[in-house]
Amino acid sequence: MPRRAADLLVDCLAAHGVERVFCVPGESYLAVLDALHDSNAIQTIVCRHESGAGFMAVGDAKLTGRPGVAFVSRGPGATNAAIAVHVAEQDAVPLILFVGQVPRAEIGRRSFQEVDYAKTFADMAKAVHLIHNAARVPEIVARAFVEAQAPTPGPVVVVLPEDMLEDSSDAPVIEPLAVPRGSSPSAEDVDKITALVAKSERPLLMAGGIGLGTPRGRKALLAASEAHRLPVALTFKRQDYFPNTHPHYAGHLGFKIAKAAVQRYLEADLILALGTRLTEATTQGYTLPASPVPRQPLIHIHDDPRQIGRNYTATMALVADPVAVLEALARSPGEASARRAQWIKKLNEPVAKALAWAPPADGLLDMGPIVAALITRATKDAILVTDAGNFSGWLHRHFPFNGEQVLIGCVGGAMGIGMPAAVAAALRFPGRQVIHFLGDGGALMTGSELATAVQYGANVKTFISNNGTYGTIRMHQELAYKGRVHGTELRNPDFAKWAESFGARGLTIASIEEAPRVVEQALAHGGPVVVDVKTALEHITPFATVAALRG
Ligand SMILES: Cc1ncc(C[n+]2csc(CCOP(=O)(O)OP(=O)(O)O)c2C)c(N)n1
Repeated sequence: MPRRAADLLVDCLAAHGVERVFCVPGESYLAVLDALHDSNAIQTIVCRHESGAGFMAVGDAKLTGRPGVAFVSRGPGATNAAIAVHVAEQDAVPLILFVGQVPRAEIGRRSFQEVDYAKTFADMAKAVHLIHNAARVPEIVARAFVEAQAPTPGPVVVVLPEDMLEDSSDAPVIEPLAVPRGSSPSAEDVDKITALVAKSERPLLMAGGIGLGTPRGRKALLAASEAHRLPVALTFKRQDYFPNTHPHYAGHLGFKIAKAAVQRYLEADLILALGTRLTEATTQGYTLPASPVPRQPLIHIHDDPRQIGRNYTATMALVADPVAVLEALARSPGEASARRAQWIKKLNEPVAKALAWAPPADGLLDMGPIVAALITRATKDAILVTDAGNFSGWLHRHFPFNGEQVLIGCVGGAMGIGMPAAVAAALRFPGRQVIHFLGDGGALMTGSELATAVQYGANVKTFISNNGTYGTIRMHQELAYKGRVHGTELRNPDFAKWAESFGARGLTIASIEEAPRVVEQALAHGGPVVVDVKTALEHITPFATVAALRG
């Protein structure tokens, strides 16, 4: 029986297991909203800004590994959502962004709010598809789902001319296509890796990529590390993949880590880069290992051949499923030289030492006591979300991820992801704690999605580091142009009152002493909470004060 294209589209999404879409409405795709009106399978989450809708879809995809889906209107909506497309590309997250378009007969006339999406998203999206013909909806949706997921996940934009959505077609729904996955390694490859690792005195496993974050991936990572006595350094924002208190934990390859730490890692006589694209942030600007020719043998394993050999000359380049490789390694334990124990200790000791938190001597408030209070109060499967900014540094430094807890941050460093991703997490896992760290800068970028949290009962606990500054940039300013502070100061609202005005609970922490009690109170509350943490600008990072930067 012929169906309206908009209904066909919604049926196709349901067939692909989509349970929730995030949107800001627009007249350009009214027919889809009408089709969603009758859908029992798909919940529509209406957001306050298209970046919020896009970031929610990204956050959801980070948790499920399946494409997140957002709908936005043409020109203004699509350009507002562009940040999510950029982040999905940077973070390798499967995203499908559906965008309204002017009627087919008007395309190319520079009509009202018309954008040529193929041109606009050419540098960000894996593909941009314009659906001219209602009969092709099932085929293009099925293809978009595969493209978004493999080989490296990323964003796909699907463009929906408004009049096409009203056409009818009797085309059947196409069930999800098989997603090509990296193959298992051959026995020879596993033997070769095992031999190289056994011969090495100072191996380093750099582990990352979205695939390793699944429960299966984490289990395999731990098992392989133990079977081969491999120290594990986690790539940028993947700090949750391996228990941070394990003796094999070698640290998080965060944004511009200390030179001494980089030097320690560079002493490795073998680097096993697994699942990671070896991006700029993780490799500390392509120095860890050295690009293009590392000083030590490099084994690079990825399921996408395009990610190998881009910036690095690998001694062994293996296109395979990284999790399958870890599982195979775990099944064939290797020898390790007696010297290995010293190396593991050398990498682990400074990390373990830095993990402990102690109240600062000057008594000033930073995010440290909040993290300290959370260590014993976060549940074992808590989801921790961070926006981009220096405030997240205290969580990275002092929170010992247990290997099961999940961290959602932005590999691409975009501010604004925090609140939307936290809302998406709380909607996806209503029974789990969702704890969210945000800066006062990011808070007023997409913090208005707190309204979405209240509207849909997303139980998010947000801690805002309120230091009156775009602190990260102020830090760089202090380093580059000492004392010449310009364009980085902020005058903020009272965030507790702001939260209350949304219908959320608003709390304040103004001293180290009150942190445990207020953290407890926030976690115990049965709905969204915002805690205004009056942090001292002087503590601009967990590693330096403003005075020290100036000195
Ligand atoms: C969307 C976006 N705009 C600008 C930046 C550049 N930027 C990086 S961190 C930062 C400041 C963050 O300030 P805040 O949220 O207050 O956190 P803080 O660094 O003070 O802890 C800025 C402006 C960015 N990464 N993303």
